[in-house]
Amino acid sequence: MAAAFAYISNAQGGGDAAGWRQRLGAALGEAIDLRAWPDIGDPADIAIALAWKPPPGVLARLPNLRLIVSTGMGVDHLLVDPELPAGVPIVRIIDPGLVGQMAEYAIYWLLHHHRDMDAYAAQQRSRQWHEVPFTDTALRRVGVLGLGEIGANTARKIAALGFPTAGWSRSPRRIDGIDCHHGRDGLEDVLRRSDVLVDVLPMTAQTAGLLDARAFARMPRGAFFVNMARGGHVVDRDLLAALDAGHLAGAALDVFHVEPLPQDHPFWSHPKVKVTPHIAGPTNPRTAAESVAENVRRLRTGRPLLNLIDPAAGY
Ligand code: OXD
Repeated sequence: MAAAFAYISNAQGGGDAAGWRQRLGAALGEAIDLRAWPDIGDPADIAIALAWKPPPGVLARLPNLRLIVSTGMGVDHLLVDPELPAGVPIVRIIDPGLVGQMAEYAIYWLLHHHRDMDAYAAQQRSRQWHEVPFTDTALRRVGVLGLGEIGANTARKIAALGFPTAGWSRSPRRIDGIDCHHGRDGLEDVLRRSDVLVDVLPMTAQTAGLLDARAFARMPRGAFFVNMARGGHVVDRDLLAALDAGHLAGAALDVFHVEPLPQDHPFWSHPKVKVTPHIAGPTNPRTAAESVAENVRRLRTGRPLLNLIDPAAGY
């Protein structure tokens, strides 16, 4: 019976085969046969695929595949594969390390904007000693779009710093200390009150292009936007127009429609845009292995899997 694991990826960010072999083996308490694609030997040996942005069609060529594990917390990178093998369950990791790093990314840019760090860097270049008028933390309103594992953790940590924090999700959520909104009207409310907006939504048909000219116009003048979710949520030309018109003060972007960000994309050189190469939440096999191991144990003993993906819903 097929029993080997394969790590299938040709992109940065989902961990690495050696790390997964070591950490997953340790979590399972056994030496595992984990092969790194494309050197996987006989495809019929592979029972469990750990995948991050796998090239389309590769998973379909594993005839005895019993489980697909997304080694990112998002799964859109898998669902775009037109040959995704039907009937093979897909689960995602829950990685507390990744969740924590995502919050760090949001908080880093929130504080960078809130404490006027660009203005002080410019002053240092011209040797100026001058205090920029500060904004009281209690008056800097933050909105977090998406209140799943990552969004809820990010929102809680931001609120703990003293920022009035609201969140938005598709269906109603209750999180202590967070002003939670949902549905279409709820989105308008959160946009309207977000001096800093953090996007953590999944990529689905409903979230594609959600952040367009209308959405940016709803946000207060001088607002800052952090995207650590998916580039497909944003209409790039509308974001650029909002920045150029001075309506938005800036944007920190970690994700893009096309990655790596094409060399000629205006974001690279825009003075109000910070570009990072999809590093907000790198998967850490050390912290993610236990969630994979638990599903491997469940698969082996025929128990229900955790963190199952519904391909129709897209998350
Ligand atoms: C993920 C990501 O989905 O890093 O985990 O984008």
